[in-house]
Amino acid sequence: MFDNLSDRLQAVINRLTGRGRLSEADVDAALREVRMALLEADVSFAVVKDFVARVRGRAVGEDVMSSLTPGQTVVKIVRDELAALMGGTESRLVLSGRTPNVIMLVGLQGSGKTTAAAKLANLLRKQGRRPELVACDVYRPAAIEQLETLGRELGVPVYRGEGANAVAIAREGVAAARANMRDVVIVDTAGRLHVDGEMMDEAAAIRDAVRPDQVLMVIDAMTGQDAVNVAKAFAERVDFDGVVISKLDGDARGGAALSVKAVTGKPVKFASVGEKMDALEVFHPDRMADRILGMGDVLSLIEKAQATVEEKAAEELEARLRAGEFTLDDFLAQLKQLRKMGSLESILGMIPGLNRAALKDARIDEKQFDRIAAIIQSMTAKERAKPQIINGSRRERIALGAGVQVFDVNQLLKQFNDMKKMMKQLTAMQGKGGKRRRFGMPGGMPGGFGGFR
Ligand SMILES: Nc1nc2c(ncn2[C@@H]2O[C@H](COP(=O)(O)OP(=O)(O)O)[C@@H](O)[C@H]2O)c(=O)[nH]1
Ligand SMILES: [Mg+2]
Repeated sequence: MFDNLSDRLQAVINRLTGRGRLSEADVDAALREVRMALLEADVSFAVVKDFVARVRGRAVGEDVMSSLTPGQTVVKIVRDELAALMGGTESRLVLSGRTPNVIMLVGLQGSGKTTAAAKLANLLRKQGRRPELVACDVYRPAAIEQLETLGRELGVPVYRGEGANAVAIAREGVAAARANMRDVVIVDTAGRLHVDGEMMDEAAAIRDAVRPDQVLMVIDAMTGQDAVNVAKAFAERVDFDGVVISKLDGDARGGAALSVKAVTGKPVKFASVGEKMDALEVFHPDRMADRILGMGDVLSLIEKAQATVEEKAAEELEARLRAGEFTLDDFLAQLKQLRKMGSLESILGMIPGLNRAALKDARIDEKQFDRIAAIIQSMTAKERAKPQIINGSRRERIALGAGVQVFDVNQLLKQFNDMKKMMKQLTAMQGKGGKRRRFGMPGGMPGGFGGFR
């Protein structure tokens, strides 16, 4: 996610925090790089200009030069302003007390509406709601089938009307939901390849017919500023309440996510980060800023883990971590869990203090998963529980059993120790109290936020 932008901003951060004193020229040079990084990420020129001016203004106002940690102070300002740019705090779905609630999705063809509709149904259902999907993309039969397939997969009913009147189908869909005791209706609409008047008129007509609690515009993160311009056109013509930004898992440069709020005034409410049905996240601007700056996103990681791991197992693990009793068995279980959660890389990206450069070195490919599993499974129960007893001859035996080199066994044990160390630091910091989210960087990492509270 936003690899290039992250790399560049993190390079700026490392330079800033790597020195004790900063001159005004240093700050200016850093801001020039921030500006370039944002422009290259396809953030609109006006937004970038405004952003840099704000950061500069605060850097001067807060008297960065005379602060004890000038680099960190500038980094904190950049971080706060990045979060503010994306809306500051999360913007929730606002649903009224009526039944059923109605949510309508609009956007260009291919932006990810149908997928997002199904994912949203899935998310709401996990929150105890009884969603129904309504297929209003009457122009492409395949689109209706797509929604039906997703609905079947999730066990969420899909209303498909007869005929080609999207407005009528939407209205009937809501009536059907009421009759079937569904309490939230998600209306999937048709898009076109480009902004056109007819599409927006239809969206407006559906909106007027079903009076949604929320209209969400889906925009494709991969299309950068173009997506933001489309959103602007929709905001003027159809109006909407918030944005679902899709395909953030790809190599999107970040421009759309960073500028859409500033340009349209509409907050991003959800981020879609994959094709799987659970790949829809509530969008947290502050966490996203942390993620972009390589400060990790522990809270999202924990939430993701909690959604996957059973609560009890997670609690047990946490207790073991705190007690420093993390074993290779736990390590293996964690790896399996991680694999279930999604790509390892996206998970690693959320761990604070793992900067991207380190991430590249530490990148574990999926095949390596199997190798790691094989190695651990070749160990005796005692060895798994107490890896420190694994001496040279044990290493040879394990390597033989797993069909790998001794080198691989050594590497795994080192990884395990590193992970154990990192987890210890994390849990220690968590234990210190203060805000849950404000972890510092693990020891020795530049750019730590530990001093800001
Ligand atoms: N990688 C990825 N693909 C997505 C995401 N959301 C949608 N897609 C894919 O994008 C394509 C278009 O999505 P669809 O929901 O049909 O778009 P619609 O035309 O707006 O309804 C499909 O192939 C989806 O699987 C996402 O968050 N990540
Ligand atoms: Mg569709």
